[in-house]
Amino acid sequence: MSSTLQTSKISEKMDVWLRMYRQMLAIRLFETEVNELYTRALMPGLAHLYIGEEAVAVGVCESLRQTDYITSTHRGHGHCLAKGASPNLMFAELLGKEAGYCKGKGGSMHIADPATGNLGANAIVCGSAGIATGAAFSSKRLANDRVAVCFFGEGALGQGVLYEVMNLAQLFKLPVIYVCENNLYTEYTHFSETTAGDIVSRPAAFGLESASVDGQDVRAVNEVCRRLVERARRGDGPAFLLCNTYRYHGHHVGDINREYYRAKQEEQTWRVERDPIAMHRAWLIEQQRADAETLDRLHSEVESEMKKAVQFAINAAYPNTSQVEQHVYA
Ligand SMILES: Cc1ncc(C[n+]2csc(CCOP(=O)(O)OP(=O)(O)O)c2C)c(N)n1
Repeated sequence: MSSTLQTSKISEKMDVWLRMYRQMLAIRLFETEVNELYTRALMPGLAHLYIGEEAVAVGVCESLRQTDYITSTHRGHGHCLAKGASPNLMFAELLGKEAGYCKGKGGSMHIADPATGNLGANAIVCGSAGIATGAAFSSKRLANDRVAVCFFGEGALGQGVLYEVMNLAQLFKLPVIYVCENNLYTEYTHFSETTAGDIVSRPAAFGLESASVDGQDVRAVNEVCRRLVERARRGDGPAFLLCNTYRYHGHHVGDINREYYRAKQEEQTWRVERDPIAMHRAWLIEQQRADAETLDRLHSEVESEMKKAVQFAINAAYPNTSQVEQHVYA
């Protein structure tokens, strides 16, 4: 049994709000290790960190069943973990090891995990909108009750395919939710320089149920997403959810000097005043759902789980060179 399956068994018994706290911590500490692996030159290639945006993936995925589908992006670790992926197999993938989700041939931007309904990350901006919509189409045809969630950054709003699929999804009343993570920047450009008008008016023009939410508030994200998932599941059609959020790190791990496109003060304000984990922690304590000691213990548990997962990946074998042309569909 993988460590994640054990973890999710334990988590099933947990208070749902405590479980969301744990899941957000898992993403943050997973990615802290990713940054460390990159800095120590132990990881080939780059990674795009999701730190700061954890409440979106967790709030959304907590409203889904294991059999529901998600599609993800180049900034996809948080989506995979929130849907139930194993940190061991994810780290193995990042380090190019055979034990990884794609046998070490995909890396950070191409993790897929059919067992948890994760149809895969996609390095092409908006590349998974058609996949999620197709999954929702199949779900409707097969009447298997599954909902598909398509995560994408606000940069994808500039891609025509998004409007083609939203149009079809509305015409066919497909069970798909388009989740736009507006972290303010498309690479090194503020979204206001690339995106005209009001974002939610765009899906609303196609008749999609459209909402926006504070993406730093895991409970708010979960509440609105539950409603959208329920209506999609009962056949009321697609929806669009705009989550307003922020990435703390650079566009990718190598984007260190960022002051030419955003101020350090802005980053500091989000980290100090709008941190999704700290905000949820304060709420749990205030509501007496957990005390600080319990939350600190959870932190240590997750931290040690991630360190063990890194070690698993470091010790794992590389694929044999004879397999170089296997499992590659390009
Ligand atoms: C079709 C396409 N154009 C350009 C790129 C290069 N690119 C990679 S990530 C990115 C920015 C994406 O921004 P956004 O969608 O807002 O997501 P974020 O990185 O903010 O999470 C761009 C332009 C790409 N991968 N695909």
